[in-house]
Amino acid sequence: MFTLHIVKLPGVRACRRHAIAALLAWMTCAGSFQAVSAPSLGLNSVTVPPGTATNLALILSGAVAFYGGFNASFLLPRGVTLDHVQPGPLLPADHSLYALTFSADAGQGVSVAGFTTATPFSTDGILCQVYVSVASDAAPGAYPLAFRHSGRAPWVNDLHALGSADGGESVNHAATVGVLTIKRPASTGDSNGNGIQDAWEILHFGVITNVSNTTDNDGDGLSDYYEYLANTNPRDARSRLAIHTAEVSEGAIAMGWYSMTGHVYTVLRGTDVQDPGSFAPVAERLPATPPLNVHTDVPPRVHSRLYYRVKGQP
Ligand SMILES: [Ca+2]
Ligand SMILES: [Ca+2]
Ligand SMILES: [Ca+2]
Repeated sequence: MFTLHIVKLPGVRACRRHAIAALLAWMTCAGSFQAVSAPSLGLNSVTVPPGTATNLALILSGAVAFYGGFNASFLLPRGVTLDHVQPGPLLPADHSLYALTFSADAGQGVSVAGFTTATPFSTDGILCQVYVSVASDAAPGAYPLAFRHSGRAPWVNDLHALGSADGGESVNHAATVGVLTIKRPASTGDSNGNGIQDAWEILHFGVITNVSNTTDNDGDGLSDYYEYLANTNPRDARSRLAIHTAEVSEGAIAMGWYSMTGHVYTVLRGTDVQDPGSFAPVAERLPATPPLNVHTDVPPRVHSRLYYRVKGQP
């Protein structure tokens, strides 16, 4: 005696088609229920130079008939901004497509596209095209375009990339994560286009490398690209640009950092350490006074908590 259970996948509208599919699966699996495999969502990988625009294809594959809607969200690296989203040929005519919230900063949620439809679709193809611009000062590197579960933490890279339109649990998807590679054209002194002078690479690595803003050879938390900008040693975790001293006296804050000859420094003050947008320069292009630079800031007395950052560059 078998009992057939029609299992409603979270976020998927139960319908006769699902019931038939479940029944067929049950009949061909000698009594064991096997859920219809879910489609996968992927992004293509692109290489783009700073200061230009490109588009990413949001691709659905292995699709079964599907109703409802999705929110597809992923992280864009800092310096990459969403321009607009264009519907792909896969979407049924009754779709409504929208671009959602956007944040330009890595670590923030970026909901790039969502749609709802009352018509099922079952073909593979491009759901939509996501157009982005890359800032001219975007740091070179290979950035995984990590998906996140819609409306929920934590970020995930391989499962639950899509959420149902009603905000419920996502269906089970295996998502292919694209890679956005920011690479500069080769130029004099930078033959591999990683934004780092070849001489500096040879000095520290012995060869011209492919280090970038997404590599950190010494694991000190500063990328090799930022170690180049600060001219710290990318193979020594003790060598990193950081505020080493901070003294508060009568409303003035004196901070010190180890500086390198030939570099200039910018001091930024912010109110939210998680939000780079809250930071603004309070002193720019301060010349290096090796071995230590000291800068004193007198902030307004309207904030209970303040944060400082120091940025170095050649
Ligand atoms: Ca180079
Ligand atoms: Ca490092
Ligand atoms: Ca270092």
